Amino acid sequence: MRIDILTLFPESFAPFKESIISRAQKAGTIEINLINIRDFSCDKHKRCDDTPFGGGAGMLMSVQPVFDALKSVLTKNSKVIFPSPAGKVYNHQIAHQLAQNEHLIFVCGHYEGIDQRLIEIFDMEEISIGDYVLTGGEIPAMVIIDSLLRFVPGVLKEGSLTEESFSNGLLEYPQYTRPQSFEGLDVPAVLVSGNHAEIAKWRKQESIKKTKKNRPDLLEGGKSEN
Ligand code: 4GT
Repeated sequence: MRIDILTLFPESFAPFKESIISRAQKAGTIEINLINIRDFSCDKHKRCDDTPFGGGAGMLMSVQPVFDALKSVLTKNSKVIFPSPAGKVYNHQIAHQLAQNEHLIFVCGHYEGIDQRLIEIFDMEEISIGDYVLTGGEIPAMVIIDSLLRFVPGVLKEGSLTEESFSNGLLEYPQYTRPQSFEGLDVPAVLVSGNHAEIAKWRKQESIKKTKKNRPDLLEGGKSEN
């Protein structure tokens, strides 16, 4: 998969130089390119903000640099994502669907966002990571990219996805590591019993308990697709 990220702040993607994502880039499984929108500004001072028609507080991103930056990376197989608080709310299923694309382009907004015609011309999918407003689209883009890459074959070890939260519509069961007794608290006996059927049963029960407590909406909403 190839991912192009259009941003006024390419340095904010430094976390992608770390760990699993950098390993996947080195292995050639994924290719991530950072494109500085300001490099495309035709303004003599490289300005990338402009005033909104109709007035009101704040600025929008200038149309021309975003349009030209997009044109420079667009192919027939590109899907363009605009992270925005006005988008549909992101989840595990959308991450899984996005992971099926061969080319994703993320447009990171700043100021008050972008001109609506850009969203229409490039058929952008607007995605929100939750009901709150941030100063830029970079952090949401990182959240979306990190989570969808986990579904791209070869990024994680085989089997890592099968038991995690949301994979079966439930939250993940509690996990324990050494020592078996810690601060007077023991690891549940079933987990050291060696009885794999009983362990599976206990984990399922605990998953349901935790989901009821923290996310009852997941139980009411019915079964998920993944
Ligand atoms: C929140 C979200 C997001 C922002 C979210 C355009 C200019 C949007 C600033 C940007 N805030 N983007 N994607 N909840 N702010 O996903």
